[in-house]
Amino acid sequence: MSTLREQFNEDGYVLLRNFLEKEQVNSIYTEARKIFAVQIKHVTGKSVDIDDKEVFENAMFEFFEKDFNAFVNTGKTVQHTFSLHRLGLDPKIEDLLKEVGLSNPIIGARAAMQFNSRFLSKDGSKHWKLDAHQDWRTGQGSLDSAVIWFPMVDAGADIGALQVIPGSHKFGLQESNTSGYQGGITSSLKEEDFVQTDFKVGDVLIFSSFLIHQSGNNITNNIRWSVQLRYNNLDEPTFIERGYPMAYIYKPESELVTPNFPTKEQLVEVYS
Ligand SMILES: O=C(O)CCC(=O)C(=O)O
Repeated sequence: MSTLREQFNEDGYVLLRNFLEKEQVNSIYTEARKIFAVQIKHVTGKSVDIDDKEVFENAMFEFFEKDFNAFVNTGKTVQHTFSLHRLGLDPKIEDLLKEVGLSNPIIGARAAMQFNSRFLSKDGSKHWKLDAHQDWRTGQGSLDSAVIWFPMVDAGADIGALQVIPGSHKFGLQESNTSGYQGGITSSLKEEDFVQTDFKVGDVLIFSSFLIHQSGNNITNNIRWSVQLRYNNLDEPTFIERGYPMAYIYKPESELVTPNFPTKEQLVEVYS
């Protein structure tokens, strides 16, 4: 019986069943849907029950069609919830990272959330389905950097759970184009080398940032809600030698997003 670390080193990933409390996952999912519901009401005029999946998700699609800009910004806003970031700092996560070898873990990139559906895409595939890639290329952190991925809904092949190539974390850094936000590996990969993962809420996948993986194909009419957490190891020698590079760039908007906003009167009102 191999240890978690041996399995991680061998395959480049481990899928842990029932790792998180369902309530913890649900609190992130609920907070995100509540935020979307506010803008759904604002844009479509509809008050939706976030627990009525069909109604809520159809309203998401309508919101996407009616005000793409507000949808994108709301999508960014849900990346900043307390529940999501609290989970990213959970001692359980820290212990897991240590168990697979990140002796001194640090956040590699802001915790992220995805809501994948072909109905939330303007160009057919680019924004809801990632081509085969290695996350290391976008993070460029420690060689042992790791990613934690989990869905917030039960997810198997039909809703497009992640597909991975076991052992591919030892293939080396692959050439890549710039498709999607993670790029896509340009060398030809065999579809049959990919293993389809599947999850119940609470299961998590931890994988090396060099593991080749891709989005599955969500053929359902539902949204596949998922979370991605990325970490580096401060103790990894090449990370130290390279001066702790930080390839994720967050920068502020240089122009006012809402021209001529706010007025002095609005501020006085806020602070009255
Ligand atoms: O959730 C997905 O479909 C892809 C996520 C992914 O591969 C990533 O964020 O690196």
